Amino acid sequence: MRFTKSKKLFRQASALLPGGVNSPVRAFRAVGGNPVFIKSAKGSRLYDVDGNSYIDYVLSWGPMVVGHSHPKVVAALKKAVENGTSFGAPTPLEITLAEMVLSAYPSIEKVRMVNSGTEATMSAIRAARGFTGRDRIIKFEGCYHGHADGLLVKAGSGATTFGVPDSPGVPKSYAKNTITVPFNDVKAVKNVIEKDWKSIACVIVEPVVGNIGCVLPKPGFLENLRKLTRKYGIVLIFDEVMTGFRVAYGGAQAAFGIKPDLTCLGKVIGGGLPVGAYGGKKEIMSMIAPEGPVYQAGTLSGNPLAMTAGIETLKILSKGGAYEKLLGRSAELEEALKDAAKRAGAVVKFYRAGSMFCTYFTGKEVVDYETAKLADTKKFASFFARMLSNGINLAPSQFEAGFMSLAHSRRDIDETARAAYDSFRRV
Ligand code: KE4
Repeated sequence: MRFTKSKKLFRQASALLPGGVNSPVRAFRAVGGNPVFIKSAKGSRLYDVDGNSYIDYVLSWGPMVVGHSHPKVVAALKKAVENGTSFGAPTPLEITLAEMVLSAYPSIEKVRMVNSGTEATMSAIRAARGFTGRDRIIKFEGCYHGHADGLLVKAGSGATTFGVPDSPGVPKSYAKNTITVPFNDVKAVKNVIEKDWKSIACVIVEPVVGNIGCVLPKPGFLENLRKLTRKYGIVLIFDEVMTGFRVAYGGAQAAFGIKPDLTCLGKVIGGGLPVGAYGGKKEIMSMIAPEGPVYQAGTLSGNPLAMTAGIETLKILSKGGAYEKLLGRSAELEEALKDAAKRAGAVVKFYRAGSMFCTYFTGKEVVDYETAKLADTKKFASFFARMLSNGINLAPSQFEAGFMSLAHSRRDIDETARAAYDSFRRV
């Protein structure tokens, strides 16, 4: 494969953008080399500026669950564009998407649309603070909830990949209100809550941690979070920006049977356009302006194009059989990758929740941030590079989840398995 044009573009971009990118995880710093510049995408495939094509397991970091440039999404967007791209006034589309979200997430009684996952979590926390009159929050090590101040404490995603889990620029006075505990450690949460509940507004959690790969909750962990928070009047926030409409149509809360007080969504509900949403119990959501005093706003919130892409994506996903197909294909991929690793003699641990997954280069079970960090990032880097040159696009970090879409075919999986066998052997 040749990357001549990508290399040239990256040199140009690096003079103009910090690190040559508009989001750190896109740079290949953790795996070496230059990021590939993309020209177009269709179905399960990405096409770069040098004419190479890849089977894509990044899917724009999650949103493209029906595949890239799905004909129905594209057609609806074309029509929507003709009507105008933003009005700063309500549209019927916001009602349609809100209805779809509410019917898929029974815990959500009212929802507010925003423009990113970061806005969703930041605003949900503000709502929880406004509702309880308390300031402190509990988050879990390695969970990433966007880049708001106070959430960049022991954060996952790029913050872990690049070794800045506690970001400079976050005032100590903000960070001191964030208490971090290990994921899957009920005792640690219990200790903090029993001691300090009077000052704790909320517990925010990625129910499956996709920002240090794919870490599953141990049986009883989420149930215990629910029990403890209910007992002490603490708001339980599920950050389902990644897991929403991905682990199951109803997200991790449906898969694990837990009802959080607030839920954050993003990615899939925008069908590839900028979006986020937060919602939950009526009594908390009615705190939000203009119904209540907690202020939160947005020039482009509920944007008609984002609503359109989200509605069309959810329509496709909610059709009979779509999830069975998506989860069936994801299970096939799991089998194929595990088999390739075994045949190649690679020591890895593979985890999957619905249509998100991660292959860790370690022999130990991964249950939290500390155990995820034991994975061999050098081995991952060489696996990543070989996969890329075999035409498979993975996230350029050991600490990110991979994603499947409805567009991935049996042939794609076979091709991925062949590439994986070769790449595991190289490692
Ligand atoms: P955005 O602000 O990037 O839309 O969403 C923030 C966010 C919040 N919560 C969870 C659970 C998330 O996974 C994210 C964003 N995820 C990363 C990928 N791990 C987005 C990719 C990027 O930062 O470029």
